[in-house]
Amino acid sequence: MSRSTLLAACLAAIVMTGCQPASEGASAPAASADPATVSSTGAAQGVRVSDAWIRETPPNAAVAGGYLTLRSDADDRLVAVETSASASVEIHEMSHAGGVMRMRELPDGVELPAGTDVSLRPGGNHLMFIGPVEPVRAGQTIEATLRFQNAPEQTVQFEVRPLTGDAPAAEGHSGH
Ligand SMILES: [Cu+2]
Repeated sequence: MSRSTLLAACLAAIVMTGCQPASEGASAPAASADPATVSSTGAAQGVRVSDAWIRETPPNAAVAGGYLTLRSDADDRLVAVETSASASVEIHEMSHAGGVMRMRELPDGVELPAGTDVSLRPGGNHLMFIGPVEPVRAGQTIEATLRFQNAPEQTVQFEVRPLTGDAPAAEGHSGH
């Protein structure tokens, strides 16, 4: 599958499963990675993961959207996600420009400012599970490993929620 086809399928999946109205002009992502400074705080760094879920997909769906909330004790970055449940996982950004919804891969992952809840959620940044090896059905859990720039990797159980189910209560996009 070509890359553009893939992104189209990805976008279609998101739209089909109901793009949540973007609550506000989502906070501008600080897109530029800054590898210049490496914090040398020897303190143990941890990332707390909560509300990890994947939306159930129709049969034969090419992709499934994954969501979660991350909170890191120290400045960090979610750089990759791996699972045996799909061919690959990409970290995607969603933007609405001039009424057009666009999606692109975030090659440097998602920034995790210290002490701040960072939510990947419908209509915003999300994980794209590409090429699920089996249909993704509600009630299942899917295990995936999160890799961070600094913190140790972490294995997380994503709960599959029904297509028709309510989106989780919108957690306030606070913490700026
Ligand atoms: Cu996507």
